[in-house]
Amino acid sequence: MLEQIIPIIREAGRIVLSARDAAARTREKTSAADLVTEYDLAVETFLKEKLPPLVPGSVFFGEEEEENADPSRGWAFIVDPIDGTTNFVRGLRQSAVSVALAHDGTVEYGVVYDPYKDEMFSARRGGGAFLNGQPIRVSRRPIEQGVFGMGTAIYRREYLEPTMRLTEQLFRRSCDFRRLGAAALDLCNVACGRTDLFFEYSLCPWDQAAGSLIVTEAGGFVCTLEGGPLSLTDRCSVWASNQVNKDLLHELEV
Ligand code: 2AM
Ligand code: CA
Repeated sequence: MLEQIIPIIREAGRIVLSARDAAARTREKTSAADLVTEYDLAVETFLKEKLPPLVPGSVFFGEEEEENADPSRGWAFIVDPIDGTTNFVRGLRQSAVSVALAHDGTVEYGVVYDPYKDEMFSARRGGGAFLNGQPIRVSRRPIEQGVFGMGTAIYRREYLEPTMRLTEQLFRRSCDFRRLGAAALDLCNVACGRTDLFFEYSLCPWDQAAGSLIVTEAGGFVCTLEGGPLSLTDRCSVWASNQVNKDLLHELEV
């Protein structure tokens, strides 16, 4: 299945790279922080045409779809055509195409592609995680030697204070942190050991479905900030870490 999905996602990445003047081809969805470009729509249309035929009877659940299908029954593709849209619009070159394939509410395959670095992260449940075909593992660094990633849940301003409180607690114990603006890539950075943990208070299923499988298949640990499983149907918080920092969550005020 990954062998069939990956070339399609690489092709979708070419649409991202072909973008010219994305800022002018942008409109606000719910606010100035919530954007969609012609390219998000073009990538989603392309993936919606190419992916479902790979799995007869599957549904397609994409960020830009007006009428979303139910991703928790049968086979479902859960797709963010461009994760990191604000980065994309501003030419920051830190965005990814994210595709998960779930069965009855469990993610079985995950692929995240960064077209700027030509980095293809992939995982199959029980089959390990890979970057451009090479196995990847989470780091072994404790928080004291760690750099963590975080997101600011920009669409839910009520999470501002807890986000800043948790950032401060972790920053006091770690070396530094990053706020990259593309949750799928934040998760892949944990998976391949570039960073040592990541959190965000509110993400949508398409932001985290593929990346969270890639983290767990790379030997990492993923849960919500309340310690439960991630949702494929609703927004939820996300905590992803290596094994060394797995229990750190219990020591923090979230
Ligand atoms: P996007 O770039 O696809 O919009 C930034 O904090 C992260 O939040 C990005 O991965 C961003 O994805 C994601 N995000 C976008 N829209 C969101 C929404 N409505 N709710 C929660 N997270 C969202
Ligand atoms: Ca998106």
